[in-house]
Amino acid sequence: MILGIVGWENSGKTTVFNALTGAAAQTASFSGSSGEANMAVVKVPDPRLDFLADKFKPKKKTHVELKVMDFAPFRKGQGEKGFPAKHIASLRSCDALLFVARGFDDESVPNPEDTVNPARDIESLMLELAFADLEVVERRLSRIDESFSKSSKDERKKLEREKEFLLEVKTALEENGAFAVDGADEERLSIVRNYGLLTLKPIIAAVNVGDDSAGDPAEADRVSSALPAPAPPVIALAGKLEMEIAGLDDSERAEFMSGLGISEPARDRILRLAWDRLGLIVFFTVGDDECRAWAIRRGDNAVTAAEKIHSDIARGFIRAETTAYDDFVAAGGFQGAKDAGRFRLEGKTYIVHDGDILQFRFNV
Ligand SMILES: Nc1nc2c(ncn2[C@@H]2O[C@H](COP(=O)(O)OP(=O)(O)OP(=O)(O)O)[C@@H](O)[C@H]2O)c(=O)[nH]1
Ligand SMILES: [Mg+2]
Repeated sequence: MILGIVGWENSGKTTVFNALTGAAAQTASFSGSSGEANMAVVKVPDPRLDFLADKFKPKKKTHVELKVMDFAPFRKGQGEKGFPAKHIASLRSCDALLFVARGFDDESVPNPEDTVNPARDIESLMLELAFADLEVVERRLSRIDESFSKSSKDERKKLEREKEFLLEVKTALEENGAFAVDGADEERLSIVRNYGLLTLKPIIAAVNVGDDSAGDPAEADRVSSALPAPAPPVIALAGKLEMEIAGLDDSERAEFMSGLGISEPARDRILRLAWDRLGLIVFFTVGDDECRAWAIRRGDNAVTAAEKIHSDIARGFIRAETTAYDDFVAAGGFQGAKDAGRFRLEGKTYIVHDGDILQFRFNV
C-alpha cells in the first residue's frame, strides 16, 4: 500500500514526509527546493500490538507497513494544465493520497501564492486531479470512437456501455470535480478502477499550520467548512514541530508534546486515518516467537486472512480460533476469554473483524 504526498511548492510536503516516517530527508532551503523525491516504509502504530507484545514477550514484534512517497515540487503552470505528467503517472500507482496545504505564514519561505489560504489550495489540488482524470476519460472516449467501426457486434455493445458510462463520469468530473462511485455496479466499478482515476482514490488533506497553532483543534474545522463538497477529511498539524517530534525518542516525546498541547503525534493520526480510508483492518497472531499485525480488507473472510500468512494454511483450513482483542484484554488472556465464553471457533466464511486475534487450525 502506497500513500503519496501531493501539494504545491513549499507547502511542507517533505517536512510532513519526515514527520510521518521519522526520516531526515532534505527539505527545501532558502536557496530553493531540494527537488528530490523520497520514499520510506513506515510501521503503522498500533497500541493493541504493543499491548500484546508486552504480554507475550515475543522475540519479534511485527507491525503492518505503509509505503510513503514524497514528490519533487508540484509547480503551478508547469505542465499543460498543472501537474507534471511524470507526477501524475506516479500518483496513479498510489493507493491513497495525502494533500499537504500550506497553513503557515513565514516570509522566509517563498510562497507561490500571495496569501496563505489552505482551503483554496486543497480545492485547486482537487481540480488538478479532476483535470488529469478528464484527460484519461477523453482519451479513452476517442479511442472507443476510433475502434467502433472495426469491432464485432458484441464488442460494439460493450463499447457502447462503456462509452455511456464514461460520458457520465466526464459530466461528473466537469460539474463536481469527482465521480461518486456509491451505488455503481461491479461492471462500472471495474471500468473506473482500470483507469486508476485519481479522484477516486482515498484522499486526506493535511493543513501544515504554524507553530503557534499547534494543537488547536479548530484549525482543521475552519478549513474543512470552507471546502465545497465532495471534500476530503482534513487534519491540521504543525509540520515543522511534528518533524522534530518524530525525531525524539519515546521518553522525550511525551514531555515535548504536552508542553505544546499536542495530545497525539500527527503521524499516528494521519496513518490511522489513511489506513481507515484505504478500507483496511488488521488481525493479530500472537505467540512466543512473534506477535504480528496483518493487513486485510474490511469484509475479508477467515480463509483470506489465512492466505495472508501462508497458502498452505488457507488450503488446509479447518477452523480459526478467534478472540476479539477487547475480549482478550477484558478477560486477561486466552484462558479468561475461554472461561467467559469469548473464545470462538470460526469457519471459512467468518468475516474477520478489526482486532481479532486469530490462530488457525489447518491440515495439509
Ligand atoms: N515556519 C514554518 N516553516 C515550515 C513549516 N513547514 C515547512 N516549513 C519550511 O518550509 C520550507 C519548505 O518545506 P518543505 O517541507 O521542503 O516543502 P515542500 O513542499 O517539500 O517543498 P518542495 O518539495 O520544494 O515543493 C522549508 O524551509 C521548511 O523548513 C512550518 O510548519 N512552519
Ligand atoms: Mg519537497
